[in-house]
Amino acid sequence: MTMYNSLLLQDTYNNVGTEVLLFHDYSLMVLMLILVMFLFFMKIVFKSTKFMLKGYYSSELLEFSWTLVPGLLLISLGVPSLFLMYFMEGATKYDLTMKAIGHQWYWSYEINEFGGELAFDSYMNNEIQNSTYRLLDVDQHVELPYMTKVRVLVSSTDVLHAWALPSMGIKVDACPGRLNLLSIYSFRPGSIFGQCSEICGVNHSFMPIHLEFSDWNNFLKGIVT
Ligand SMILES: [Cu+2]
Repeated sequence: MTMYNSLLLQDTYNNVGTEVLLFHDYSLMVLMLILVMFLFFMKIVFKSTKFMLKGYYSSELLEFSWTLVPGLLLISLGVPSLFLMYFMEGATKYDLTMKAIGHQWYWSYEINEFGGELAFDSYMNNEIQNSTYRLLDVDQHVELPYMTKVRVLVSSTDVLHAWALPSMGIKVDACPGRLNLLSIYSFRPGSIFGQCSEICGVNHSFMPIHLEFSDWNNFLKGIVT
């Protein structure tokens, strides 16, 4: 997870997050390329003491290229972006299903698997002394197994919320009366944190998300007992 004063993006826990990170770096590279080229040509034009464009009225090659090059740049951004969008949809088969329901202002979770029924509310917990995770820790977090495809059904009971996990590259709206589907898969154990990402009222910033990925034994203990 990210720590205070961190300038970079968070470490990722799944393939989608890694791909999102790579796409971010790539699109930033394209943007920087355009910016540097633009500034470079502006400098040449403004610093020049000669009338460089005197007598220069038309050029088919120039018009063709200043249409084609930006088009190619847009395609080079659009194609990986579309691939990423379909990749984010996730698998079609899942090992587990979890429900995440947004309320003003807390999350509640339900897991009904292997004959066990688990349902609990997850409020922000500020009573932990000297916690590194200020405003991110909750009183009851979600235990999930890692290396497991989990389908998350996201909904809301009152207003729009959004279930977002930055280290997974995931964000989905929680709409009242509607079920949104999301797939998460962590390739390593650990705690990951997120927050509601839709301005949902006065305590919007105090409804964090905390998932802990551990092994199947821990998960089954939590479910069955
Ligand atoms: Cu919210």
